[in-house]
Amino acid sequence: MLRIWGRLSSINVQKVVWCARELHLDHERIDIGVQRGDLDTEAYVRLNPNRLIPVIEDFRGKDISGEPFVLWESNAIVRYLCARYGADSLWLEDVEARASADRWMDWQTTTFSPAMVAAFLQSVRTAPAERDEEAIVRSCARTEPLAALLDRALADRDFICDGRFTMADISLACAAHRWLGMPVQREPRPNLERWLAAMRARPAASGILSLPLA
Ligand SMILES: N[C@@H](CCC(=O)N[C@@H](CS)C(=O)NCC(=O)O)C(=O)O
Repeated sequence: MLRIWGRLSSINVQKVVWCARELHLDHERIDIGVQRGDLDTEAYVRLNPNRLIPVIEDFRGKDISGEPFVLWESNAIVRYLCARYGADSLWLEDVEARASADRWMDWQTTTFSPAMVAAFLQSVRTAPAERDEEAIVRSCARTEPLAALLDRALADRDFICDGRFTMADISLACAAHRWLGMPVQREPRPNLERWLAAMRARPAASGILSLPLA
């Protein structure tokens, strides 16, 4: 059994839950987040000293002391689940294919998501009267070229790499769902939108990539 800690409105929790569903893993999710002070308890800080979500406890995996395996960092969790449970499905044995997927996952977490975070926080999480409209404009200006890059990369394909659904599609689609769902002005990105619609149609993504941003 796999326990996933975190509220489902977090894109990083979304990645992990979607991946667990793609792999048909028996799992439960504990609905916690910073707002209720859940992440500051001693028990939670033991699981993730960063006081962030998601974290997994894998009761089938064991650490060196024989305890359930605990892991934080969403993309590391997705990679772990694919490596441990996706040998015949999501895991990429081919080194080049895996490096390509890793590259897109790293790009999502270090480049694409950081560019859009200010626009997200201001347009979704800040009351209209308190919004910093300039911060939204600056953040969108940083994100547009990245969305254009992703749109070009998806122009001639149904998946981002290896000609099939991979862990990179999971990380990228959760970020793209956020970008394309924000109430901000955006350039049209037909390839990105077509690909995201296909990701949303996957049974394992149901109830995740349809969630309103919060
Ligand atoms: N790099 C980390 C980032 C984790 C992170 O920033 N999580 C946010 C949610 S997306 C969080 O825990 N925020 C506290 C909260 O809003 O409840 C990962 O990918 O797991």
